[in-house]
Amino acid sequence: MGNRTPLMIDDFESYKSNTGLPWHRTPHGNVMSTALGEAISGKGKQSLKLTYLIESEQGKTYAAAMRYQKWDLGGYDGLRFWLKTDGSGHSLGLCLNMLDEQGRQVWNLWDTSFETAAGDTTARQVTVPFSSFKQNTRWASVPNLSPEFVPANLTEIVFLPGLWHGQKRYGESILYIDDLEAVTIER
Ligand SMILES: [Ca+2]
Repeated sequence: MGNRTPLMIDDFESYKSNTGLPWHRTPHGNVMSTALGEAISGKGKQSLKLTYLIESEQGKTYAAAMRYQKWDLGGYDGLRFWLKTDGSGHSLGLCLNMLDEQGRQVWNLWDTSFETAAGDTTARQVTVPFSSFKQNTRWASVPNLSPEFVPANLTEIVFLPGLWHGQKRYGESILYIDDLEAVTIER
């Protein structure tokens, strides 16, 4: 199977100020600010800088930044991006929302998460296959959603740093994300 050219979703280079940044804190989760950050990918000048708070209370053990847009990622089977943390050792969750089979804007959420190493502040490229996302039926806004993951129907991407894997690391942290792309993963 030949690999398609990666599709750049956001390299964060086109924004002149934080005001125009289409990445925003979600209404749920703990405090989070979204801003332009320093370059971390070895090219370009800007990244996405997320400054967030993690606390032990229910609903505050994560924070979330989302961008709402219609993306057609048909033909791709994963996301890839540069990640640099402050070594907090929080997990990074990702959530994707997509239209339902009828093309309606609903809550058709798909979740995954992975651990980041405590103390590791090096910038690194992370690949997250679509196959690692599990449909989150608990928050489905309509019944009987199709159990099929359809990359062409993506409408929302959410980054959720937090304690998804049982860590107990509280306080304020920062992470950077850059060159968010859709990719085909060699199999
Ligand atoms: Ca960049």
